[in-house]
Amino acid sequence: MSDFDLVIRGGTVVTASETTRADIGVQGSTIAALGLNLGRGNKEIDASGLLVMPGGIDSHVHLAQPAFGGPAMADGFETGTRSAIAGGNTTVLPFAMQGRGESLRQAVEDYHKEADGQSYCDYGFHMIVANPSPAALGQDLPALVASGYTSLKVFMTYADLVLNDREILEVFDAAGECGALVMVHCEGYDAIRFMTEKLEKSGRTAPYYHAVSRPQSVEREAAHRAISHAELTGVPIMVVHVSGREAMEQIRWAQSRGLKIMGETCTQYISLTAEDLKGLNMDDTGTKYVCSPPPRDHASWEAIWNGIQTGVFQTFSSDHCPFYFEGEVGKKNPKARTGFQWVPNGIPGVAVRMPILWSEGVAKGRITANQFVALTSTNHARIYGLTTKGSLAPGFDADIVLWDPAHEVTITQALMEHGADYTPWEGFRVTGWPRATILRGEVVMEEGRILGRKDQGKFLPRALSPMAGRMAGAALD
Ligand code: DUC
Ligand code: ZN
Ligand code: ZN
Repeated sequence: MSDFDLVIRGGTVVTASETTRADIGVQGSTIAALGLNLGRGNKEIDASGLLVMPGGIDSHVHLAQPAFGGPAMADGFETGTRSAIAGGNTTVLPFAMQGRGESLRQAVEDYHKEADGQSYCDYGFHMIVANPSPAALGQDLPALVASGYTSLKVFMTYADLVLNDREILEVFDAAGECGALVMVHCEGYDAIRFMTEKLEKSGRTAPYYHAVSRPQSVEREAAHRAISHAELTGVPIMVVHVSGREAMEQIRWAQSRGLKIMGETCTQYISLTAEDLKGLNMDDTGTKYVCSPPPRDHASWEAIWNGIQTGVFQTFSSDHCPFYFEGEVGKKNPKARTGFQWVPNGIPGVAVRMPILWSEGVAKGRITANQFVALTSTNHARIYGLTTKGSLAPGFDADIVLWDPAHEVTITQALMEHGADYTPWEGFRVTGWPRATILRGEVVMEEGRILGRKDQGKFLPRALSPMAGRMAGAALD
């Protein structure tokens, strides 16, 4: 008789805090034991030469979402989560987006219909609050938070999503009351509109001018405003998708003053630049890189690394937000050809997040393997209330990635498994790649082959974030 259902033998176990030689014994869907020379398993995996790490948790992806003011997304749950497990992830947190005329509860119910039976990996929902009515904030929000939707995002830009300062303050306050964690998209709407109209009038409509229309000052100003509102209401926030030094320094400044302000950065801000938006010669291929905030420059990469190394950023996400390139609804659709403001904002990247952070970070000596685990898994679990995820210890879900730190890969569209018809990282070379992804004890990806089923992923109601609630010393105390 076997001692375990599964034993992963002979690997090096890497967590956010330790690196040890150990086997892992799995019983059912849970880690049962770690140690050398564990007893036999019904199934055994030889992990010699590999790193055994917690499965990736990508806490910022967009799937099956009505577009950011443009055409439909290229990924629903089926293709988006296939791509996630291809890249070593076992959990994703996408967004149930409230339309302006919609109730928050309806948005969440509708989003479940998109996800049910369609997910290759586990998932929870953040909410996007676009209509902060008294009913949304006073009734729906507390009830939804109590049911496990414990985080929400607000936008400081986009005509269909932007909240004014008063509304942002009301959302923060309501989140403080019920313990929701608030994520903030920090770019100032009026400044972007002003710049966009000026650029349009002078004929500067090519994709590259998307980056010119929303420079770092626009992100910095919004980050400062969001931090000030967080301070006023005493409500912690996560500043998401930080692109460069300016916003990063606002977060660092807030943290140095003892405010509970967290930061997230993403793959594109250490690997793409605004020059990519120029395409071959200000042509349509530049639209492949249009996302917001836009990628910046090499100096910004260095600033982002500094923020990662010094702990300003707790999470590293993909902000996977996929659109097609070709076709009537693609990034170069007929309307988008008339100006950058009509190009849908977002790029697909859930499959490349872990390889690029490993390659640029660990393989190049900028961060340790333990920091990598914290940035790609453990911190996401802790901050977003995923209490059984993000670590390798008895009692945790057996969500595991078997990582080959030396495997060299050239990224291609064929490896991505996503719905989009391109990857912005085509031809990008990485060192470090997932050999297998294991979801609650079952191998769902092996050597690039998808072995899991699209009904295998479970919805995860989440606990309250230990980071949420009220900060001490709020102005209204
Ligand atoms: N914000 C996101 O979080 N994702 C894509 C586009 C955007 O503006
Ligand atoms: Zn955003
Ligand atoms: Zn996003």
